[in-house]
Amino acid sequence: MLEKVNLHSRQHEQFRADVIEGLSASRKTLPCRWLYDDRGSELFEQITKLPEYYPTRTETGILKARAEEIAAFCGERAVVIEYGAGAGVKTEILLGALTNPALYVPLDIAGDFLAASAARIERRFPYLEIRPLVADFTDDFELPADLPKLPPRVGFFPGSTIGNLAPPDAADFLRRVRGHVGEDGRAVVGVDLKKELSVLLRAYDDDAGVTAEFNKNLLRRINRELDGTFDLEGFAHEARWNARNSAVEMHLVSLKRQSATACGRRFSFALGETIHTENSRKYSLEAFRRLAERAGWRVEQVWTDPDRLFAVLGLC
Ligand code: AVI
Repeated sequence: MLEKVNLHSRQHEQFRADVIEGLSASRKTLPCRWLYDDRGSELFEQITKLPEYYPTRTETGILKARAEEIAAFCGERAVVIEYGAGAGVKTEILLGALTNPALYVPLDIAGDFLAASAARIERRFPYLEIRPLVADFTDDFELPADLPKLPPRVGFFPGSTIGNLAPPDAADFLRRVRGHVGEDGRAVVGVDLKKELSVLLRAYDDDAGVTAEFNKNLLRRINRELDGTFDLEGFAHEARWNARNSAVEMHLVSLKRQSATACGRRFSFALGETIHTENSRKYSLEAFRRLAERAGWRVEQVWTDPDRLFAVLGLC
């Protein structure tokens, strides 16, 4: 309980520090991890079901269609470590296809969410041993020493969340996974691929306005948790393509000259000035291969859909 309170207050302090730093910068920016409070997670769930948002259903389709091959790649008696629990259906497809998985270790920063998704997996796979772990996968951390050391250990990171990390952070993350699974270990990673711009931009600016709501919810969170005074009507959601970084960016655009307070500070906005809230990088297979190699991995398998929208990669 005490640990939960500590984690909560540490997170609150970090959120406050990020808001002060990000909104004081000449180009205002906020880390995308703060998009996921309860409401943000709920909205993201809705996004995954939108007709315009192809990544989730495409990746799920690949996992289903290639489940046997992916399971063979992972090996028998695998210890599966999932980075960011709660991929739900995708986790169930992988675990359901594996031959006698030895252990499932879901990791997530949100303890409640982690417990709920571990309970769901337990109901579906009653004979599988599960060891949920509260951890932030973007930080360095050690796995518990008593986890079985025997290979194969498999890192599972679906959802193209790797695209939300800047390339140096993505490489650090992949190095960390290598450290966790060992030299004999493997990883199965979901990567969103570069494609036609109109398809990309629609996926991040849907007609129903769910992504806009998801983005603006960050201001609502600042208002609630950091005594903010942001006028939500004064900002609009925008999805932009950044060709240099090969990323769809989410911005909150100020619709007027205005100021707002939060954390006891005042932040001013010019008309059209933006808060950059997320990068979602889109990789070519070649660019991802280079990233993986820099981090000590080889891309051994590429499973993709007929339109090559998305790839599930087997690394070893
Ligand atoms: C979680 N992540 C992979 C999503 C993405 O596509 O980058 C987050 C998201 N942002 C807007 N829509 C979805």
